[in-house]
Amino acid sequence: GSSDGKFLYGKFPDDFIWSSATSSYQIEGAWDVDGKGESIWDRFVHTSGKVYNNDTGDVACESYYNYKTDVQLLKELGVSHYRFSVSWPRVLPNGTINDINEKGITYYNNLIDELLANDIKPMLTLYHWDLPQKLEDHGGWLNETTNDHFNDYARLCFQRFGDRVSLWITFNEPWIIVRHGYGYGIFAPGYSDAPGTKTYIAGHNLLKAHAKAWHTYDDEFRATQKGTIGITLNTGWSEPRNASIPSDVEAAERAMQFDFGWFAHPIYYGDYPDVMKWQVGNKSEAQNLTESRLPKFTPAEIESIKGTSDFMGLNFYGAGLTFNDDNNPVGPPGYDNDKATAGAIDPAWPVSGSDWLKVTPFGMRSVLNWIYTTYPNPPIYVTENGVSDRPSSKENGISDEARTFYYRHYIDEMLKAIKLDGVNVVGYTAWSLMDNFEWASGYRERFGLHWVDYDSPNKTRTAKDSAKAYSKIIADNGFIDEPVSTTPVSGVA
Ligand code: PNW
Repeated sequence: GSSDGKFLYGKFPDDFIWSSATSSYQIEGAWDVDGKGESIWDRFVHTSGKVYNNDTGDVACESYYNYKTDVQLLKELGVSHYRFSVSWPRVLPNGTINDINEKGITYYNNLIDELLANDIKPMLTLYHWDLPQKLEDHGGWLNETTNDHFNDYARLCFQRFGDRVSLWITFNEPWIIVRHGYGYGIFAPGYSDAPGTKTYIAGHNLLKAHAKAWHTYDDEFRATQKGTIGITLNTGWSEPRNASIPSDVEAAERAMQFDFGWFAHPIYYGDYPDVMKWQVGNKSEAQNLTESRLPKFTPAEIESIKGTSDFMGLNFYGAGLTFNDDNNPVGPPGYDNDKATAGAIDPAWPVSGSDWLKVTPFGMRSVLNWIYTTYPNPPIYVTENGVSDRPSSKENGISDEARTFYYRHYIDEMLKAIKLDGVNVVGYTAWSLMDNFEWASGYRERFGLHWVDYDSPNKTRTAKDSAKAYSKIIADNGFIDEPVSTTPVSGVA
């Protein structure tokens, strides 16, 4: 299934799920209210120079107070599901089960009840990056005891919310957590991984923590609550820079294995991809290390990780052109050097408000097909897809033709993957319901279907044109209109 560029008209399956997403730290604000504990993101943003403009999520969209408004936005959109995350330190201020903050539990109970009262089903992410700082003080994801605390926290959420929540995601984007948080140092907790070890150790612990929580759900809750639980992985699509150069083709596949396979391969097959074991092992040997920097799973761990995702959650934003980079071996040891690939972009691709994100709808169909053929045909939820801009005014921000173009075309490529290629995509989630705290980029990059007026007392939300376009796609369950122009428009409003 490669794309022929023609727009496909047609409908999605009748039971297709339409959703939109946010995450706790990015929208809630109320960072130190009602007994909430400090998270690693609270600590990170309060350290000067870490975030663009020194923006923080202290206040954000104040969804802690405005959640009923948020639910009305969802209702207006017509989605059947809402993907949000629980802030671990809001319910467990010191990270452990020894201190439960009932006010935090009440907030999520209220949100869930409000959703259900409006016929919207919750899709709950347990970990969207806001680790309790108290656990970080004891080593965070570099310390395996964090896995047990995560399991206790997950169990608490199943106990308290599982009577009304039947779709669970353990971790959002382990790749971003470990590369940005432990490798590049640009996200909390801000480690730069010079010896090339922390990234892999954190990733190893996240996989084991995920499996543990999956088993807790499977053993203790599935029979009564009858829900499903999985993980959300992100990847770009690595297109070979030149499809007739074998080393480009090989590099692109290697990049997919290092980005997505790193976490998906253990989940489907029990262990890391061979190419990763080979690359990291050889490079470790060249450093005269006696053991690979990539940790090993015990046979018991392999057995317990295999098969621990009822579905695959995919966050997809864009594609890049990949080629072999043999010069990388002279760089510092670590993930990028181990991967030994480099990336380029096609200058014809429309840009966005984020450096890393180019408007490349074809990548959606390609990545869905790659997952379909690389793993045993899992049901796929697209748990995030969307685009940023940096509008100069509210007026420009609301007239967001570039975002409408993006959604129509990425969703259409997903339709092709379903209809023409037979990929089992069961749901789609637009990131994001509203503009919010975009991590190290602060409030400058806006991903929302709704404009948030951060200067107004209620953080007023206003539907952008793209929200109306997305609503129409949902109402039609696809594309049923006469063909319209599909000429790309500039990515930056
Ligand atoms: C995701 N990259 O993060 C997250 O799940 C969201 O919280 C975030 O707001 C959204 O995508 C938009 O960025 C990513 O550099 C952050 O490739 C960075 C990258 C990808 C995803």
